[in-house]
Amino acid sequence: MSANTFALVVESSAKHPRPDQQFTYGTAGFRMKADLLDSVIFRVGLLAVLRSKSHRGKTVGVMITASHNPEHDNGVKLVEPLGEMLAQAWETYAMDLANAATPDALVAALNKIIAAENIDLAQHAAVVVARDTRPSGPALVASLVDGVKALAGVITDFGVMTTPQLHYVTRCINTKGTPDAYGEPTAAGYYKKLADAYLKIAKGRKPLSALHVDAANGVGAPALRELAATIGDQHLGVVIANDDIATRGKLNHNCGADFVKISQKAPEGIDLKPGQRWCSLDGDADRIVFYYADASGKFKLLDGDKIATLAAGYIMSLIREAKATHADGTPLKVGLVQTAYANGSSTAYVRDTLKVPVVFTPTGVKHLHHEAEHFDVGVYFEANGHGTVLFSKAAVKAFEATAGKSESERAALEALRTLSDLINQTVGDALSDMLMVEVVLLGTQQTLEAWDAGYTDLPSRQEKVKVQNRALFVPIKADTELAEPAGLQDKINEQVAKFRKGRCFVRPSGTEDIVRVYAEAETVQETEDLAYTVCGIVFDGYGGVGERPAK
Ligand code: G16
Repeated sequence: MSANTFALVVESSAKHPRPDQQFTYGTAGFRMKADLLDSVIFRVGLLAVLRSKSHRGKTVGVMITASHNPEHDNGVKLVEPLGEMLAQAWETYAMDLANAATPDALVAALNKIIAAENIDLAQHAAVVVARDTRPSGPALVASLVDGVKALAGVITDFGVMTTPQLHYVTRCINTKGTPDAYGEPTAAGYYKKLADAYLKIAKGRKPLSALHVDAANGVGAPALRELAATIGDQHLGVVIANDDIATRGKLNHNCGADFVKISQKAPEGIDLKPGQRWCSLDGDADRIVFYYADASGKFKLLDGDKIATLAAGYIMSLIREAKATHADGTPLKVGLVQTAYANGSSTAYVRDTLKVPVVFTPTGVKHLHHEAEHFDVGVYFEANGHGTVLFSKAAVKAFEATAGKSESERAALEALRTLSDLINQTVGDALSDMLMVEVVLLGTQQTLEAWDAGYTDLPSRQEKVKVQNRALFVPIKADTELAEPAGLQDKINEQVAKFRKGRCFVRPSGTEDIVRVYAEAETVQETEDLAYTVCGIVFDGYGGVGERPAK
């Protein structure tokens, strides 16, 4: 690095002093209390410039969000030019930069990346940024801008957007004018792309009853309002609840997809009536779960597993109907990717009823996405509602290769082509997933109850245990077991063996300062017993702090 560049980086970084804190690039980037993030985000700005240069000037995305976390947290994640999550090797670089303790160490860390990746510093660099509605967002964008400018990169600020919108615009910018052009790189372009695809299928069909949407008091509220206006209320009736993005403290508070999934109940203050259709987004609108009350008023959740099975079943039936194959007649490979949190009943349903292969990865869409790319149609969803469906180039080619021989073949091929536009190909997207579910339900005029009837979830319970140091918990085997602390896994196994259909695992969260405990068993009672027994073992023997988890 030249002496001038060195001087500017050192001078700028002095304005973003690093607190005495170890930073980790976790499940979804750096995520913690917002007031600790200034130096990290400045340095992410430096890294984004290097990443863009390493891609020969292609635009790199930066999203400032802490998604489902409480409002006082914030976070940052980097997005590759085609909208994927940051390549894993670069996560290590991100941590090297974030943890460099002195100006010399920071420059040394930059030089190490430049040498390892053979980066030409004279190369142009472009970065785009967006943020969610958190009050800490604007100051953190300013930190990022400083970092990008310190290495002479060009930055475009898209303001407030959903995370999937930022992924979308990044891909659009980098594919513009190519045969793979993804769309107009603006929020309006995003709404139009989704609306056009949805309307192709929905026009002329009898609309379903209104869909009530809990927007978690986050960016999903204004985004959904725009999307619904672009579609038109005669084709999609949405009623938005929890849309207050102005009042402090409301974001994700007792509402949103994470709250609904973990507490297995409707958002607070919502009067969930039998017959109504509901869904919840999370704070940056990249997750969605659906729910309803049955005739007796009991809360029923349709989570990411249910969305995955609905999508896989529908797409498989379209492929059969369309007789779509590779050019050489070999069948298209459809597969489903899940994590350890997938309900055991969903996995059995996918394998035994849908006859679709299932692959497991560790938690984090970054892992699921890569695995899904190995299929022609890769359906991936975390149980928490984060996921999408990826269509390979070969699959899209198969849908476009023929117009179809019969009316039903033609209709199925058209639906498949439309779905590949409707479903966000860059990342899990609550709004795109919402429209995908609506399209499937529209086709058969299915109620949420009918969708839910495919299989019955095993009772499950997820709890959080606060511990002194979650880094001591080392997960292996796609998060299903712990290698460390020594002896804990044996204690968990001993408990699991006592319960019918028992399954339980413990893993450190990569987004919150807690350890997660997940349990499943034959009955609700047994599930709770298993979950809280293991919570107690972790809390008592492995550094629990604060309140001991209890039923
Ligand atoms: C993020 C990730 C998800 C992950 C979730 C929880 O979601 O993108 O893949 O499931 O965190 O991760 P952990 O259990 O490690 O805390 P979001 O919606 O918060 O960005």
